[in-house]
Amino acid sequence: MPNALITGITGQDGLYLSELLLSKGYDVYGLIRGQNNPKERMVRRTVPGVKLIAGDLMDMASLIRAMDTSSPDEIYNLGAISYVAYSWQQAKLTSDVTAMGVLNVLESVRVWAGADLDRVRFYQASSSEMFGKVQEVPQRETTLLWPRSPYGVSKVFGHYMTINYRESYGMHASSGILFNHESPRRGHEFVTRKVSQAVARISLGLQDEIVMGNLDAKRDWGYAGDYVEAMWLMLQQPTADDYVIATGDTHSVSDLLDAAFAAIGVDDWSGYVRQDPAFMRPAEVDLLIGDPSKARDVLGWKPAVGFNELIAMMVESDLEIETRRARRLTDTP
Ligand code: NDP
Ligand code: GDR
Repeated sequence: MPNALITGITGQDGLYLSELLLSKGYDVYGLIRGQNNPKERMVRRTVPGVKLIAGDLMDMASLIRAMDTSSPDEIYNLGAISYVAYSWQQAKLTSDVTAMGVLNVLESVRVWAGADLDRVRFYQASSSEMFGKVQEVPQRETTLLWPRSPYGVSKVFGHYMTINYRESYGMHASSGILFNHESPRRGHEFVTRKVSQAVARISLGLQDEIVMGNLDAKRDWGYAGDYVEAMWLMLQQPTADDYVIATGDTHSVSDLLDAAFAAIGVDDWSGYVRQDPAFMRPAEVDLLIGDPSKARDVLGWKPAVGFNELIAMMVESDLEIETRRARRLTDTP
């Protein structure tokens, strides 16, 4: 069975993709950064079959060592500084990791594989944030890119560098332009998880309100478990290409609040939600909605989980987590 190397193994998508590849019989290697990474235990517990390799996207020597150790047939480059709001605060670091990191991985593959480059397949985690100030609705593979944040600009660099390695070296390098995808494993800094956790805590009497930013922004939200299937499918194609992965539906942040509060039986959430300019962004992406027809026609991919089901799943999971946490606190002598 093939070997796969995943960067970003500690993230939401790294975990789902590892589970998918392990279930298909792959030998899965995950790049983990930092000395004593606090998420290492969680990864070992959640996906015990994954073999961890120390490395950093900013350190090309560590990437070449990771190639040597894992001898990958497939490389999934999911590692990034991925929080858009944070990318204004650390624009240089975001560029080093999220933009230059892609080049470091591509170049490591090229140097390591040498004459056997055509044996390796590469996936780049591109993003709907590249569409930014959208020039077409819905957005498709050919839509002009107009990023609105240092994160978006970095993803555009990675996207075009992936295409360039495909065109320059004939590398099997594909770029998945994924729209927002969420799950109970989503980081707490992202809006869906922030809301699902807060709503669960409000329901349990542990919190009084949620402080939010822009409620009018619209996103095409899907389920991460569905989206990692699309990543794998891209690398199984005879030729590499770029694909939009999306549901084709869009919802506002207000709709998200509706769905999350509905899951705990609350119709009118206005008394629980406060807005604070601190959560507004210097430049907002107002509307994202993807056209996934190429992925449907070529890959045979379509999402299984819809918006309301996704948000209900996240609230339910956070209700369990917060209940367990509250119990542990009252049990403490
Ligand atoms: P997460 O933020 O959950 O995970 C990011 C991962 O990148 C973490 O494992 C993190 O490791 C790792 N990382 C950060 N800096 C470095 C570094 N210097 N060297 C090596 N690894 C590093 O992201 P998701 O799982 O949600 O997303 C996966 C990828 O897909 C990202 O590239 C993201 O930008 C992209 N994407 C995500 C979408 C989404 O909606 N989720 C949509 C479109 C694209 P650590 O834990 O050590 O910080
Ligand atoms: P996004 O996700 O920026 O789309 O990037 P995020 O969940 O952070 O924001 C979505 C929208 O919600 C608005 N918003 C808030 N966002 C956060 N985080 N916190 C708030 O309190 C809040 N209030 C309103 C935001 O302004 C925004 O419009 C995600 C990341 O996973 C990227 O890595 C990925 O590439 C894109 O999705 C596709």
